[in-house]
Amino acid sequence: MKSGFVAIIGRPNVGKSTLLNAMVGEKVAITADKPQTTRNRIRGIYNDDECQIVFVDTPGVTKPKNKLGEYMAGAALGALPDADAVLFITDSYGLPSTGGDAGDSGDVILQKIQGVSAPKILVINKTDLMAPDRFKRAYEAWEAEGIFTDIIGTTATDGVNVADVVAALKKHLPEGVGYFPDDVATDRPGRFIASEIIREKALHYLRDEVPHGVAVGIEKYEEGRGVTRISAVIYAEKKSHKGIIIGKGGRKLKGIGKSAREEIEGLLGTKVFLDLWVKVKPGWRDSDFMLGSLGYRD
Ligand SMILES: Nc1nc2c(ncn2[C@@H]2O[C@H](COP(=O)(O)OP(=O)(O)OP(=O)(O)O)[C@@H](O)[C@H]2O)c(=O)[nH]1
Ligand SMILES: [Mg+2]
Repeated sequence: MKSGFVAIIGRPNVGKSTLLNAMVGEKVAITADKPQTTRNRIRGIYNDDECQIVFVDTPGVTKPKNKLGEYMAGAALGALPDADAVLFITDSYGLPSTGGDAGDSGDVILQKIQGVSAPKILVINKTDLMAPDRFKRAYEAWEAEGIFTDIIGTTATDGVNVADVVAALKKHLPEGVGYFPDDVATDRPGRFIASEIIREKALHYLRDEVPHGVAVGIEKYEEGRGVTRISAVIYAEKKSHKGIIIGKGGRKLKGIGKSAREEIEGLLGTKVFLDLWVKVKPGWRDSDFMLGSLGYRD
């Protein structure tokens, strides 16, 4: 049997978590049309008769602006040394150095991944948004760079060519043992997943700078017979953001709570009572204490 760890790395919002979920066949990481959705390393496990692939989804790499950003950058680039293979995901047409990959963070990642000896695969995602000739030119330009063993175009949202990525990885992974039981899709506990689902629903409702300052803390997580009781706090950075999250007459918070509850119920297979609050914590992204209690520290 083949097995190994595969780091998924790239700039924010290119579709890393969407691709992870498509490869694993289950939603193990939240996704949103906002940069910096993923904040932790999240393992998602793919199993078939021949192999086990432990994917490591990582936060999109950008220049850190605060301690949370530093943690995220460390979580992303720190996944490289342990990887048996690296998936570099991009969603654009050109090479970073030509500005085609939105500048410096793409270059930083490329530099880092060239420093590891593991096989590297390039995934050009969101091909549904690219004209075929643009894709062809990008493919040829990347091929000429000679960094990647394979280059695959995908549309992660529709599962297009996702199986090709898995097949390419299988060629490169070493013989080994399974690291996880074969019925487990992620290493993250229900408590973490619940907090992420709540954050995802909040992100879907929010715009501009509000999402970046949102975090979710789980105050209570009790699994009873057929029912799970969860008490959670959505943290906002500013008082005005708290108002935006709650919405007129509390409608937005109710919507966030309802869609989070329904998804958590589907996942746990129990009824869920979700008690949701919003609190203001100015500067939490630079507070060691808050980062620690929210799980943004190793
Ligand atoms: N059109 C299109 N959209 C996609 C595709 N893959 C992902 N998306 C969308 O792109 C957005 C970002 O996807 P994510 O999977 O959250 O991206 P990410 O790279 O994990 O982002 P961070 O965690 O912020 O680094 C979401 O709105 C996805 O639905 C694709 O193949 N085509
Ligand atoms: Mg992500």
